[in-house]
Amino acid sequence: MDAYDQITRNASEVVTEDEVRSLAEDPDGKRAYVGYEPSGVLHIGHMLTANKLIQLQEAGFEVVVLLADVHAYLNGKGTFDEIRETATRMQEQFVAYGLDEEHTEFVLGSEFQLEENYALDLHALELETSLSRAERAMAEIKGGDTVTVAHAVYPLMQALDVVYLDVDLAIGGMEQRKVHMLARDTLPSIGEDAPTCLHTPLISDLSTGVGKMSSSSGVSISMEDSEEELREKVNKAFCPPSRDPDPDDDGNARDNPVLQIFEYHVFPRFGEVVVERPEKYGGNLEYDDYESLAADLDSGELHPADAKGALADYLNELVAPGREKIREQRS
Ligand code: IYR
Repeated sequence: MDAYDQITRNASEVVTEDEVRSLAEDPDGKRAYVGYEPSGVLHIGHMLTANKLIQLQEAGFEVVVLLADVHAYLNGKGTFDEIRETATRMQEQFVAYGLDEEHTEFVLGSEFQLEENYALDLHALELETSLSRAERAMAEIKGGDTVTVAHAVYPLMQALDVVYLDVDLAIGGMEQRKVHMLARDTLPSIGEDAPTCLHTPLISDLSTGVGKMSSSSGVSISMEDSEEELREKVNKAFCPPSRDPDPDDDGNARDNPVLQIFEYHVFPRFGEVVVERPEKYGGNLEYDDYESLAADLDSGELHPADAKGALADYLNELVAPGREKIREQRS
C-alpha cells in the first residue's frame, strides 16, 4: 500500500485529495490531530478516529490528541473542573487502546486556548463569520436543545486549533465536516492556510443499521462493556446475510454495522481475521482482508452468527486493556 492509500484507508472523504497527496509525498514528521470533548468512557466512535491516528503514526506522522476541555464546556458538558478530571481519564484510556504516550502528544485545550493571542485571533474570526454559518456548522455537534452564543464560538475555536497546534492534517468523523469547511473558508481571512482534512465514516446504529451509532441513543459499544455485554450487543446487531447493495446510497438502505466494525475496527488493528467454526460446519475461515470476508457473507459461505461470534472476540480484545484501566480508575 503506498503512503496515500495508507493515509486515506477507510476515510469517507479527504479535503482536498491534492493536498493529501502532497502530504503523502513525505509524511515523516507531518502532524495530524483529532480533538475530543472529554467524556468519561471511550466509545466506538472515539476508537474509529484513534485507529486512523494509529495508521498515521505507522505512516510516519506525528500525532496530536487534543482533549478539548474548553469545547466540552462551551457545549454544556459540565463544570470546568468535572471536564478536566474526565480529560485525564480519557487520556489514560486512549493510551490503553494503543496510542502510546511516547508517540502521541496529548494537549489540553485550556493550555493554549485562554492565551491573549488566541483570544484576539478568535475575535478576528468572529468578525468574519455570520451567526447562521456558525450555527449550521454545529448542527451535528451541538449538545442540548438551545443554541447559545457559546455554540457560535465553538467552531471558530476549532478552526484556530489547527493553527495553534501547528498541524498539517485535521481528522474527524463526518459530523465534523461543516466545522472544517468553515475553518477552510475563514482561516485565510486572518492570513492562515486552509486546513487539510480527513473525515472518517459514521458507523450505523448497531441494532437497526439506520442512523449513526452514538453513545447518547441506541446501542453503542464502549470501553466499559464486559465480554458478556459485548457478546449480547453483537448478537442482537442487525446483520442481514448479505451486504448493503450500495453503501454510498444514504436513502433508505440499511447498512450492516457488523461488517462496518470488521472493516473499520478489526481489520485495521488485527490485519487478518479467523472465524472459528467446528469441523462439521466446514472448519475455520481465514481472511486477509475485509473484502473477502464481506464476499463470503454475501455468498452465504459465512453465516451471520459465525461472523458475530468472531466480531465479539475481536472487539473484546480491543476493549480489554481500556476496560482494565477504567476498573483501576474507579477503584
Ligand atoms: N468538535 C469535536 C471536538 C473538537 C475537535 C477538534 I479537531 C477541535 O480542534 C476542538 C474540538 C467533537 O465534536 O467532539
